[in-house]
Amino acid sequence: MTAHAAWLPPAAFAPLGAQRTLLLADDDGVARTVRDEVTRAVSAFGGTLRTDDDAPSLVLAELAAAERSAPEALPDVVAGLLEDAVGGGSAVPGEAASSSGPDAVVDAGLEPEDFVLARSGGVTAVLAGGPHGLLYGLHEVVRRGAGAFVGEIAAERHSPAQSLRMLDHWDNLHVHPVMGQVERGYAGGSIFWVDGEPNPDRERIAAYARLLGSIGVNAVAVNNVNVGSAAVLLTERLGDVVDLADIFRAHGIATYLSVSFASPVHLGGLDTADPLDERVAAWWADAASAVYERIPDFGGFLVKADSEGQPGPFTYGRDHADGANVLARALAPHGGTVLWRAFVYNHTQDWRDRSTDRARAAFDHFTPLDGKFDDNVVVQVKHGPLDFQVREAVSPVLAAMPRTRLAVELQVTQEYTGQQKHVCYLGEQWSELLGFRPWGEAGTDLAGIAAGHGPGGRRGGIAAVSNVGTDEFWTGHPLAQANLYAFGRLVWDASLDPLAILDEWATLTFGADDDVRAGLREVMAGSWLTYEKYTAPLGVCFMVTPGTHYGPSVDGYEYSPWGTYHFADREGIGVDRTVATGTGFAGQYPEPWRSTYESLETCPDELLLFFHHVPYTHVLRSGVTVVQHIYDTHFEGVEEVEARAAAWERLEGRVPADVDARVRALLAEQLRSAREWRDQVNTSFLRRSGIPDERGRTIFP
Ligand code: GCW
Repeated sequence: MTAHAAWLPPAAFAPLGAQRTLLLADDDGVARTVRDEVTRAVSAFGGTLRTDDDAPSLVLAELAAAERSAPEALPDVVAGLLEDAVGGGSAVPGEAASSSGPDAVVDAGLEPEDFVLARSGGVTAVLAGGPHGLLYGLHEVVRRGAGAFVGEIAAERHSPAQSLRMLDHWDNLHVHPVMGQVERGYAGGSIFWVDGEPNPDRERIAAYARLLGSIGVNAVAVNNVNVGSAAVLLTERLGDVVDLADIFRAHGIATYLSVSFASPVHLGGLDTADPLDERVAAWWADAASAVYERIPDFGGFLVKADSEGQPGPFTYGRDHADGANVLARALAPHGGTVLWRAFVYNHTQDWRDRSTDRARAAFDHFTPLDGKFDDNVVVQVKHGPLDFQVREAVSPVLAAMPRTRLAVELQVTQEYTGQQKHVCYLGEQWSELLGFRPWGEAGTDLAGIAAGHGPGGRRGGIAAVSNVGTDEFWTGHPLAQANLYAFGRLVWDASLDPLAILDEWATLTFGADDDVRAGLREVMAGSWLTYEKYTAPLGVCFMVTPGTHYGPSVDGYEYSPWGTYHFADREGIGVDRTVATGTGFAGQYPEPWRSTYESLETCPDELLLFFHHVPYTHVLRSGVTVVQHIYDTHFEGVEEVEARAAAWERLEGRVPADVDARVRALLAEQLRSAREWRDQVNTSFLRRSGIPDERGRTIFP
């Protein structure tokens, strides 16, 4: 295996590895993974590891005695499970039981994924509610570096905001003639399959699982939602899934499978997949039982149905609750979950038909079903009503189904954000999205809805499409590793500052070097907004090359069946989605956003063309006209890429040569592509509008 270490290079473990650690945990499962991490660290950096899984309370009593008689004999780090650690007096040596110490925090009860971190009297302690929490606690210590071993740390309780923190792989078993092996993958082949067979490089998969476990991801769907020939993973190729589950389990990750709704027909030989047909229900129940026999902790199914040609319940005149529930009932006896995607729309639309608006589709299909989904169904909703655009409105579905468990779906793979050729740090986009408050300031935000703090109190989670492949840097663009890292961290806690996450990633990956950290901020912070500047303006979406979705094509989707248009003519541009005169999409939001988006006066500039069709001379809230904004942002966008590329060059010699070479080559492509975007978009709007750039810059009339 030649893969890059990403954010877990040996050096990241140096501070921990120099300590004397006492680990109170079993030697199996996820706890074993923790033990292996610490063992590796201490053998590389001169520390010691003492483990004790027999009688932790005795060990703690012994420690308490040592604390009195020979404090120098105390370990530097004590990490263990709450169940093992309590009962021996103070849970944390060096810390007398007090109302504010870890004991008090722990008294509140720790869930299996929770941990408490504290430092007192020269001892750093991690107490976890279960092995998963211990793993997350270990990595919190690693992230803090030397800071975890100095001074005092008042007991902090850490628990994930989301219970489901998932990555979806769009991996195919075989190379698809159009989509390649990983659909919308920009980092080589699948790390799970090679030529239709399991990848013999199991170490590579384990390294990936380790990276995910370190950032708290706890669920992975291993195959593409466009299931195709991979449907057999549910039956004759179940062994592949068993093997993957074995690898992921050790890192606290449950394995899920994307299944085809038509499986009862294609795999089961039935003449129907009608979800209300008893034979179909029995087939799914048997299939699920067979999976659980071999994978007792299997997560469940992910389903794309009646979407872009995938089979679904509509074929049988059934709705999506019927469809999801038949699978849910098959999984329920085993504790499994169905993730049912809300990405349902008409992709064979007629562009002449102005009444159909793709943005409305998920809401129109799903909100009437609120309350009809079984308890083990989570409806997974893309963050926007269209398709992972660099800028689009937030999906109103997320605010409209209080009686349904909802998961937000993000896209770590950069399909519409530069395809891992462009630097585009998405942590900032996700932070903004997850912080969006559909009911205004007083209501909860998207992260809160997913976490079960919405009006109905139902918990879903957050999922995203993975960006890794067989590429030596995992993600094609080495800096795209930061997106995977930021996903895990934000899904654990969406209130984290995305730029602090960027710094954290930079420090782990490249070492604690202030100049590198500052340089990476110059290259990456705000790069999402730079990307927005040189691509489609003001929330208009989809000016990409059809099919590949890379590079500009102003009218590429204008007369297409996919339903993504901008309606630009010589007077103006934008999609009228108002209730008053447009498609009515704005009416799918609760107040205050319904009115905010409906009105030209209050609609935020960045979404103006998502909600309104306006003349090029319309003056934005920023004070410039729409057409001048298009010119300005496209020139600025390219200048910003130039500045970012220059900032990267200043890091020469401070980052590993192989990373440098790859990033430089990609920055050259980003610059070429950004100029192409600038010139095509500017020229297109100059030609249409006939309005020159106020500043007379080069456009090609
Ligand atoms: O973003 C679009 C992609 C498709 C993808 C689809 C989806 C897996 O272009 O390639 O299919 O979304 O999310 O299902």
